[in-house]
Amino acid sequence: MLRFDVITLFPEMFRAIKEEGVIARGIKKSLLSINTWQLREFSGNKYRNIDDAPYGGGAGMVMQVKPIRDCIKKIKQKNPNTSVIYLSPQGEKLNHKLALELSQLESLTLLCGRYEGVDERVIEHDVDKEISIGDYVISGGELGAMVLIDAVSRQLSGVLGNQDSLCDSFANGLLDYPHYTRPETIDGQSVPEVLLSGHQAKIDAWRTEQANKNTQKKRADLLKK
Ligand code: 58G
Repeated sequence: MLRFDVITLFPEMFRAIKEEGVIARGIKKSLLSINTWQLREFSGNKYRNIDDAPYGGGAGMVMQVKPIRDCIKKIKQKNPNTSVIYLSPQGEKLNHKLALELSQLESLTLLCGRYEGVDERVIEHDVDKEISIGDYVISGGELGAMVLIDAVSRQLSGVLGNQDSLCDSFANGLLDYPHYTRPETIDGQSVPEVLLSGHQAKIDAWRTEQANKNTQKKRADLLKK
């Protein structure tokens, strides 16, 4: 059982993965859980403020240390071994290998920033790892956290059907082979003959060849590693 605790100003956003699709099924099967924490409940003031203006001036607001630290302390009472991850464009880039490593842990706490992000002292003192979902800025860490939860959860055995994650692109360092379904022909486009042959060894060989060609054509950088 992998437990995610998510610290966020927008817990309702996580309905998208909690209630739909393959992650929702993993939750129903008790393979993982997603627990959200409304950071405003740790504000300590009646206005529920958790941000303030930046020292040194400039645009935007910064998320304050105290509410975040108190919330993490509460989460750690139940999950003393949790790894605290801050979703940030300054983090290590998320890829298949990192997702697989994270899927081996028992508890992940995901801190979602808003505004200009969190006070640097949180990153120094409270965060174990900064992770980025790509080289771009988004307006909150929530979408990043959901990407991470999805990529990590599909590595857990039982979340997908029989070991399907082993067939994912990147699991073997290659892109996927092309997929086809009914009908056999549409608008003059036909399914490759070999897939209709029933000859499994030939089909497997064709798929391996296609995966290699696909990778060469679309992501030659993956072959150089
Ligand atoms: C710069 C801008 C630093 C993750 C915004 C920190 C989160 C991109 C990613 C932030 C994110 C990514 C505030 C909003 C973090 C904070 C959040 N943007 N590439 N934005 O994984």
